[in-house]
Amino acid sequence: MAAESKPVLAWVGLGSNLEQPCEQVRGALHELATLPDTRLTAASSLYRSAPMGPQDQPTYINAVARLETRLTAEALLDALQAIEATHGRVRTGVHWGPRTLDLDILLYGGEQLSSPRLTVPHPGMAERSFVLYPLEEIDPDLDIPGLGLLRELLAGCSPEGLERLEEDDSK
Ligand code: A4P
Ligand code: MG
Repeated sequence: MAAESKPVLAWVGLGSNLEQPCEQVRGALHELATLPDTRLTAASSLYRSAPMGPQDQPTYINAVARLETRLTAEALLDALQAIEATHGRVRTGVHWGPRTLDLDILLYGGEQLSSPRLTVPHPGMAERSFVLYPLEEIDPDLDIPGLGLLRELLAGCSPEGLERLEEDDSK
């Protein structure tokens, strides 16, 4: 995998609403910790969240992780997609439809990236309570490239439909 010379902080959003979502997300956090040239430096609690998009799908479990990585953004995306594949992710083509595991690069250092494969910061993150509140838990002072302070984004984002789970709550 391509490697940067200096480590970069990258934030990854995790989401699942099929096949024991809590286990999917917890398992993925462990797998993130074993990626090459990468350390898992923080992970939020798990959150239960009402589905964004089609409502006839199960509730989601979401979380956010902070990595310190020497992988390039593209190599990190490859690695995340490989983890999704091991969790049996099947791309159904349904926009915002159900999934066993979704791993999105939310932020990659202070960079703004736009290529056919990768848009960073992740589009839509500024309006997503299931991204912003977990991020606040691990990095409340974040300044998001092109979007501004996390605190200000939170002020405009209702936590309705979002519930932080206790560590032993594996429902
Ligand atoms: N891609 C571009 N930028 C990125 C990035 N920053 N991180 C490309 C990851 N991938 C990125 O992704 C499609 C393509 O996006 C990839 O091949 C990659 O090259 P995908 O995972 O196959 O598709 P997707 O996730 O279904 O698409 P989309 O529109 O990104 O969905 P979202 O935005 O991830 O939303 N409700 C709740 N409560 N919680 C959720 O987590 N998630 C979704 C999916 C819907 N509703 C939800 C939740
Ligand atoms: Mg995705």
